[in-house]
Amino acid sequence: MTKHFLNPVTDVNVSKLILKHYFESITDALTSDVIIVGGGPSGLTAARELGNSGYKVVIMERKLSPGGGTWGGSMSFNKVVIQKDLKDYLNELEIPFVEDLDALVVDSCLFASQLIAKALKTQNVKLFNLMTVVDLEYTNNAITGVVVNNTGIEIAGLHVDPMVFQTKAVLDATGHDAIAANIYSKRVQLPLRKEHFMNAVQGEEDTVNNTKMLANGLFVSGMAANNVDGGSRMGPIFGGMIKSGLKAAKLIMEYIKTV
Ligand code: 48F
Repeated sequence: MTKHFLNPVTDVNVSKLILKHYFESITDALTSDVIIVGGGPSGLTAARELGNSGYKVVIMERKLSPGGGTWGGSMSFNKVVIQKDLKDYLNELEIPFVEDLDALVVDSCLFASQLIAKALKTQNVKLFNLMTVVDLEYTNNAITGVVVNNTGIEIAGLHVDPMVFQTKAVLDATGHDAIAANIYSKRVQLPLRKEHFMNAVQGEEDTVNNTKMLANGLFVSGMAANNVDGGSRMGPIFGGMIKSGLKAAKLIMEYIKTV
């Protein structure tokens, strides 16, 4: 029979290679400059920006697929809308668009996959999927790490302890859930104001304005920012998420210089 592979790989070597390289990578991620909780559009944008500026970034994503709320467009109609202000940025990310009604329309799957690919092509950014952030580490008046468990273990409700990953800054980019901000506010009084009614024009402004440092070492971006500061909800329009990610990256870089 004709052989199609000059270098066949055995079953055991497939396993060996995965275990060796995964554990090398995750061991290296135990310390980093920034941990981004959630691989949605704002987190991925911040990751790329920080990675391109030479910061060591770890993204922890609860689900199998990063990309957050970008994949499905609206009601499963797989298009998303972006403001024309982001035209140059979409070109930079090599994301094609069409112009209509003074806005840009993009294929949602292409948008999600390019955000992921562009962030991960930055050698400084590592993403671990199926990892759920369940708590925060707090040392010397600052957030200095995240506590992580495997999503499968969390879903099964098994009594298995999590692990700690240390860092200089944590970005809560978990969307509507604002997980890290809520975990923080359980211990330290924070006046969290839930997101407001739907209003795309207002919400897009709010999400950028509300992107900030919540506590030493703890930052919030994207829809999570509106969920801690009462910003308006918006639909499948994503300029605000991109601008929020860029702003978060800038704030984090400024903070890291001080620690
Ligand atoms: O929700 P998500 O896409 O966040 P975002 O960047 O973007 C919001 C928009 O998608 C949309 C919108 C725009 O019009 O309103 O909602 O603010 O992505 C959040 C990611 O965080 C992950 C989650 O699986 C998703 O991929 N995530 C949530 N909780 C955790 C988490 C957790 N505890 N640990 C790790 N990842």
